[in-house]
Amino acid sequence: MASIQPTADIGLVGLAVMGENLVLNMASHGYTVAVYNRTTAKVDAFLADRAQGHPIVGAHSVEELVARLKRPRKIMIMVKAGPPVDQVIDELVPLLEPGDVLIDGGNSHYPDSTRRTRALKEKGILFVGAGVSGGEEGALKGPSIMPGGNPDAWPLVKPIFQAIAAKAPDGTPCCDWVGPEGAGHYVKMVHNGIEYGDMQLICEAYFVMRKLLGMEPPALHTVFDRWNKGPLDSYLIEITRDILAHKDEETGKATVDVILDAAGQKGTGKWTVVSACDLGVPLTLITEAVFARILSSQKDERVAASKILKVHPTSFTGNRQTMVDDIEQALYASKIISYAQGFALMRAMAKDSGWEINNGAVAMMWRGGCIIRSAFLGRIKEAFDRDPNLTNLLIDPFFSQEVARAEEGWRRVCAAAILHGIPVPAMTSALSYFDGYRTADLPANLLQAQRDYFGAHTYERIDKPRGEFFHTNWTGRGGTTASTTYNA
Ligand code: NBP
Repeated sequence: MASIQPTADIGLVGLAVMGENLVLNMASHGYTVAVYNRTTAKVDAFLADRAQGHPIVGAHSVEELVARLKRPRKIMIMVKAGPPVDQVIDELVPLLEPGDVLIDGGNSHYPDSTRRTRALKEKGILFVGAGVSGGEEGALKGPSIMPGGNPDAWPLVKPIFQAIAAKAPDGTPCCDWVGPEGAGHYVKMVHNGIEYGDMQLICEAYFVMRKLLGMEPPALHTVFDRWNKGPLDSYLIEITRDILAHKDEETGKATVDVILDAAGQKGTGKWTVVSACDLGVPLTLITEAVFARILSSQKDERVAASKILKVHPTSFTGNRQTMVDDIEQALYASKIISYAQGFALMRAMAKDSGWEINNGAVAMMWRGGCIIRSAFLGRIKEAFDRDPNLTNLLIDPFFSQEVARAEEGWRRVCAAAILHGIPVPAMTSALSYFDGYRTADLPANLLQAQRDYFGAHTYERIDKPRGEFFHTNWTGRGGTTASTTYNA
């Protein structure tokens, strides 16, 4: 290794779709990148093909990779999340020095990033767990990057990250320091959860138009094209528009009509829901979106059930254009609920972990480059600028007005879908959350009575200070001993 000159600004391990494109992005911004992949034939193939003419140097071992890096060394790992990340870290660490930086840019689960930050800190290595969103194209042209971990690493990676990140319309890089330990991957996880919610809502809007109004893909393409010019303007509406215009080469049918209705998932939505349950945050919309994917995947069971539990078709008699406009409102209002819940989750996590996640900065990071990028996120940023401690987006003056404006149409869509037997779990659960959140007196008084009746779980009284607990001997047969009071 003695003859190798340390010329590279950064190293990257893992030349799959994300790694290759991130390397090309870094190189196009003038950084010299050293690359390594476990299957070294991929290094050679990359150097011979897409890396040609760029400041990219190959390495055929981790030792060679490390030798090619300027100090303090910075190495980004873009391999499959889970044990492969630990395996790569274990191979690299003996070759590094205190002050060197290891960045995991994959979709790692945030507790793993917390564990890695702490373990590597003991060795003097600065670990960064960075969420990267935007898929293949984002990685190449500018992703949204959400870094967290050891804060001492941030000044060292900031110039590269902010150079390669997408830029919001005002030029701000869609990358900023999120917080310590697993904060970066936590925010990326919530981003993915919100992505699940946005996608499900779009699918429900599409489904109501198809099932209730009998609209075909070309007409739906026109509707989505119009929606993309209004408050729903976003990457996901844009690609839906384009998907609806796409024709299958084999059959000549709309491609969407030849795709099986069984959704896949890789786990980040589920992790978001589990975290919401752990933190006691009602994240109803994303939860419904995760379960909607699971239900869709039970295709054979649904086909069998459809023959027994028959739908009684009724025709729609209302004004079709008004219903399309209402569906736009239902989608918009439900989306506001989903983001209100997602940001409330990040706020709860920040409080629980002491991470101090800046919700306004997160909205800005999602403004460009990532899958959920939209004009709407600019409005969210403004809401957190108005009040950095906003507990829920719904009580922000702009969003409360927007929901009020959309409410009637939203209710009409949910009612029509329910009447006609069209499943819209995300839209209806969003409406139930909205109605629950703005109701001062829920029926949980009765629920507490039930709990106290069968399990002596106690209750608080409306005429006594909060925190004082009472038990009633409901039947006259029970004793006066109450159960311990705690919330799981
Ligand atoms: P993959 O997730 O498909 O991973 C393939 C890479 O991991 C290859 O370079 C492979 O090396 C390497 N690898 C594996 Br698998 N096991 C390894 C091990 N034990 N040691 C060393 N290397 C190992 O690649 P990707 O789709 O580019 O995604 C990379 C990361 O970015 C993932 O965490 C993914 O979730 C995340 N991500 C992906 C996207 C996307 O759109 N694809 C978007 C955002 C984030 P090999 O060539 O030797 O098998």
